[in-house]
Amino acid sequence: MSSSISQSPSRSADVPAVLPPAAPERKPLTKKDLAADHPTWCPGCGDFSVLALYFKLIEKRQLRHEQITTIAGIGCSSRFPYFVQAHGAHYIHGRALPFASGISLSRPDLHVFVFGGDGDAFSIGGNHLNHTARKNIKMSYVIMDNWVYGLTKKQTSPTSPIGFKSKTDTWGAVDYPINPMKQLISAGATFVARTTHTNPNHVLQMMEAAMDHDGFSVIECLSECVEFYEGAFDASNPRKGGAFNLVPPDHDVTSEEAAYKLAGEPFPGYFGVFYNVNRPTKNANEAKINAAAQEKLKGLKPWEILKKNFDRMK
Ligand SMILES: Cc1ncc(C[n+]2csc(CCOP(=O)(O)OP(=O)(O)O)c2C)c(N)n1
Ligand code: SF4
Ligand SMILES: [Mg+2]
Repeated sequence: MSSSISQSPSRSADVPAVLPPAAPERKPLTKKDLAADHPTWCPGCGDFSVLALYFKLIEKRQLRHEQITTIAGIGCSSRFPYFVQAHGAHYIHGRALPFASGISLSRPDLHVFVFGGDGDAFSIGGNHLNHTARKNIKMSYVIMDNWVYGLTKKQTSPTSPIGFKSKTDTWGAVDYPINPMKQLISAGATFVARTTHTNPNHVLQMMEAAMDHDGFSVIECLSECVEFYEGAFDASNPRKGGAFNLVPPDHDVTSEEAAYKLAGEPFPGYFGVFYNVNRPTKNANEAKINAAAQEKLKGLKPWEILKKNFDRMK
């Protein structure tokens, strides 16, 4: 599996290759420092394992509070930042990405992590997802896909399969579900991976690879809703008689066509990095424009810059 990660392209020259060093007097965080409120998820919910692995990632990579932020929209999965003792925000339903984009563009010293559900990502937030992907704004986004709206107690989500009986489709869902991998690839995301909460090592591996990607990195993490869609992912869980197939080692992660083909495999499909390419980030592009503008206006006072702008508009 690691072969598809090792094919990662190198970072663009304008962005720091690693996070800026943390203040030396601050110790790396431990799980104990990071665990906030007791998670209010149902016992057995897949979201617990994603949270535990986020703590592990922070611990393993020796990240400090001043280097990271944790953002989410609304949903069971989006309660995530409540349970992390760190800077972050539980924002508006479907609007986590624009909020996170603002942070990413204005604070290049932070690594921005976003967590949320399939409804938050592909329904109400679908438009933002497409635009954040094409703009290649630097952040890591984990979509905790449970094929249902959990928080609002079982409505059909854009990833629910045809025939799924819910409060909005009492006779079974009739609408063709979206394919998260295909949608993310075609939207322009530069890192697209797939994992499942039942394989903790793999989740951590994907989170690390996403974090190291210079651009918009997205992971679809299957995360079972034991309350409203029990057994949804059994076919991907070897402990339940299913199959966990890794992305084949000869898969070319830089080929959109190959990634798309992999995404078309029927469930349970493949797990690992589907697509990983290097394209300038909006962060780098804007930083260049800002630097050029600052150079041009060097020595001017703020009011003089304002006046110049107003004069130009006359
Ligand atoms: C603007 C707005 N519309 C609708 C809702 C109601 N609502 C809250 S969470 C949610 C769906 C969440 O589903 P998902 O993102 O899949 O998260 P899950 O609970 O399954 O983890 C909806 C429709 C809301 N809070 N705000
Ligand atoms: S309703 Fe489903 S998604 Fe929400 S906490 Fe319970 S098991 Fe998890
Ligand atoms: Mg959901």
